[in-house]
Amino acid sequence: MLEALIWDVDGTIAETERDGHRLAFNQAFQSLGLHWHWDPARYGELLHITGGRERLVHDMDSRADAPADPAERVALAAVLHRRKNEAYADIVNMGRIVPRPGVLRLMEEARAAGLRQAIATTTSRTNVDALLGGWFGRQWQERFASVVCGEDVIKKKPDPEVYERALTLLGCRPDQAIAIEDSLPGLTSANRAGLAVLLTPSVYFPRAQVLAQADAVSGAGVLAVCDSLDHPPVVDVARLRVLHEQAATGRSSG
Ligand code: XBP
Ligand code: MG
Repeated sequence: MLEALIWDVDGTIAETERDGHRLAFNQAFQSLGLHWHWDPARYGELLHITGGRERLVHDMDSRADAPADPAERVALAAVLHRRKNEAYADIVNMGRIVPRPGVLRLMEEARAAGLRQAIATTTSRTNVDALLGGWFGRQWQERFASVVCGEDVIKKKPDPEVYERALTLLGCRPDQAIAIEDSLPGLTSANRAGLAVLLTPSVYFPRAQVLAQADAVSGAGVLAVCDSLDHPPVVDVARLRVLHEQAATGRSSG
């Protein structure tokens, strides 16, 4: 029986990387007088490093004008990351980040159908709070049985920890839930936690690329791939139940 949906945030529920985080990182660089700029192509490469602070430190490895001392790099990344999250919240509060098609509909349908829902994300809690608070109001957390963010885990995606934690808090086995993801690190994380994934690739993660690499990394575990949840055939609870049932049958006969 399908009992729960576990939602990723960045890229899955909105194009937050395109419309928010990249712009906010660049604002943070500017605010410190750094002549650093992440264009979309570079940001696409950097998204394979999950976690904004980790991404900043990684990028400094290839910059001649970054501090030489590793401790100073970490300190600079912390300052930049704080400023980035403030800039991100401003962008969100201006209403510039809208839900991807079908996200609010499926959340409502799942709620009406009695499915429990959780969040499993690598992003900071403040970012989730800004985004979902803007869409649903201050009490947004009541819609989710558990919310696991970047600060709650030791290892970020593609490590399975964030999904394992969400499952524990939900009190669910992996075969009782579906994860909804947009990216290769997210898909890998969910699959490693034993979860089947509905993949809805975001702009930075073209479907062919994700699927080609997913096969190598984690094998099966993709229930379906859709351009958006509203793209025909629409992803609704009835379809998710069918996909989940088919995966269960496949598991028991395989
Ligand atoms: C996305 C991430 C995050 C965001 C930026 O995670 O990897 O690092 O890019 O957010 P997910 P922070 O797809 O799991 O939501 O700067 O707060 O890390
Ligand atoms: Mg994502």
